[in-house]
Amino acid sequence: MTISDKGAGRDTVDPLRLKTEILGKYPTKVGRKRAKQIIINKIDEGVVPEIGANVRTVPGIITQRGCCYAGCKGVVLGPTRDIVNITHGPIGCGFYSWLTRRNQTDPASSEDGHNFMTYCFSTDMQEENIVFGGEKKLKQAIHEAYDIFHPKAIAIFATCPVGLIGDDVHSVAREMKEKLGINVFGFSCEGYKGVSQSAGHHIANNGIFTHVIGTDDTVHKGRYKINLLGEYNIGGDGFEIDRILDKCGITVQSTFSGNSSIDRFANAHTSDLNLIMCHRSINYVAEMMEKKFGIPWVKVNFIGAEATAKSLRKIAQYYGEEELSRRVEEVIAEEMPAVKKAADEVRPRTQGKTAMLFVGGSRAHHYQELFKEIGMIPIAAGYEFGHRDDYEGRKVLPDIKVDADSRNIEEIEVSADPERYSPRKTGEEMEALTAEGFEFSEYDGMMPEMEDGQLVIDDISHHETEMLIDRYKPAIFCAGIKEKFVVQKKGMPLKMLHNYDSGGPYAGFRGAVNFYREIDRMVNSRVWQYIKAPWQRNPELSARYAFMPDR
Ligand code: CFM
Repeated sequence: MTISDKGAGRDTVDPLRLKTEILGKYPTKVGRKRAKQIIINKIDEGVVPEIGANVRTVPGIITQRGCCYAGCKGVVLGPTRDIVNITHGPIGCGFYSWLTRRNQTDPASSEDGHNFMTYCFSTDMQEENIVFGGEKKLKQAIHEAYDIFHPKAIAIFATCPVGLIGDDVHSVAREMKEKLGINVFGFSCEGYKGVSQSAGHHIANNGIFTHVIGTDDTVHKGRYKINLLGEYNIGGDGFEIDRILDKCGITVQSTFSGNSSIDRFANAHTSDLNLIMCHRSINYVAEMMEKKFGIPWVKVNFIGAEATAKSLRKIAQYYGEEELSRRVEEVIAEEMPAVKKAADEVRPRTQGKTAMLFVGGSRAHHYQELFKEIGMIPIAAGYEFGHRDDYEGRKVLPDIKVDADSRNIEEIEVSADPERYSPRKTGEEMEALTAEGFEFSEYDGMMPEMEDGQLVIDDISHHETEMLIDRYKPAIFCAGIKEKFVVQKKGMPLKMLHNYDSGGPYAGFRGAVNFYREIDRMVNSRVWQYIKAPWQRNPELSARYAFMPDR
């Protein structure tokens, strides 16, 4: 394959035939199950095809997914610098969820300068604790962490064995909260709960809402105060978004949870508006805050320069003040020329090239924007653990069947706070905005924005990944560390869209420029094609049983 062949498969591959071939390799029952999760996109007068999602992975299929604990501790709570996050479990769980996601933080922005993210806290459970119980060791660990660091808060995360042996992290948390006089709270986020890390997001949302949000009523200054939900400051994305919002005169009261501190969560309920970046991981908090405090939420996307501009205009429209709208337009006008220039520079080399994106629960969608800005074509995409609404749009929510796995995750009852509930906009104001085309509590999902004939695959397996690559020969494949080396050995570049390899930021205007250049470099480099796997040099390796006599 040469560079010019890359993406050549797009014109010659029949997606339906490929799907049949992929499924043909599976046992019948598995094939039937996977068929529902492999969809050839076709939008018919606004009707989006139904996709199977948020269901159990077939054992042995080699999934990209992570576990519930990873979603709770690693994803949602992990980026908060001044909570001591203790993993109650075997050491591996703590170690492998420790900063590999490259979530950045700026300790200088807290008065006390606390930053515990550089430490990996774990109770390091041993056989003895599994047999005789680990609560005592957990209490000791909390005490030790408190004595050394004097944090404002300590959170405890349960791993699989904790649930199996029945250690009660919540009663330990209550006892230690009483004893130490700081906020201590636990999460029953055992790895096996739910079908993926998505369950962990929900559990984390419930916990942070119950134990932290609304615990401090101090109202800080700021004319336009927003919370940014579902932005985790991977590779510094959050810093770039903060820079832009700040330039517009918009105050970021709190970010959940990139570059965050617990104090900012505590009075997040004093903001005017919740902006949701990654809906999948944090929609529950937004909905609960709306019910309890009356804060509306809107979906935004700061991945892609056009999407960033659109999101800024949406915020300005919400406030409906001339001064803010003017400032937003000035900022867009100031920032865009550099972005356009960078896109124009790379486009002659990237135009028409193809990309595949298989990541998480929102980036496989959001990053299509950036590729399109440099003329690239996302030919196949899918989430690891997205739900149907992330694919098909929020309007399908009422049709989603709640199965036993989802029912196991607690839904907390929330009602309006008797004193603190205050709708930020009156009913008429909301209606007037809606009439202008403003969308509250709404998003379209990935599929309506993809072209007909493109493949949408949920919880892609290793076998499916290989078939896609072999047939379509995309110019670039976007996924994570588990896929990276397999794809590179096939002679193709892989961009990690979870932790950005060593790059970033890719959000906002400056991030877009970084991304264009990075992708240009990757799709136009021949380096991976020079690699020859051993079997390409020596086509056949043969082996025989030692006990067999020579023939
Ligand atoms: Fe949201 Fe995320 Fe994502 Fe996610 Fe993730 Fe992530 Fe992701 Mo990796 S919170 S759903 S659980 S945007 S860690 S920062 S990159 S899979 S697409």
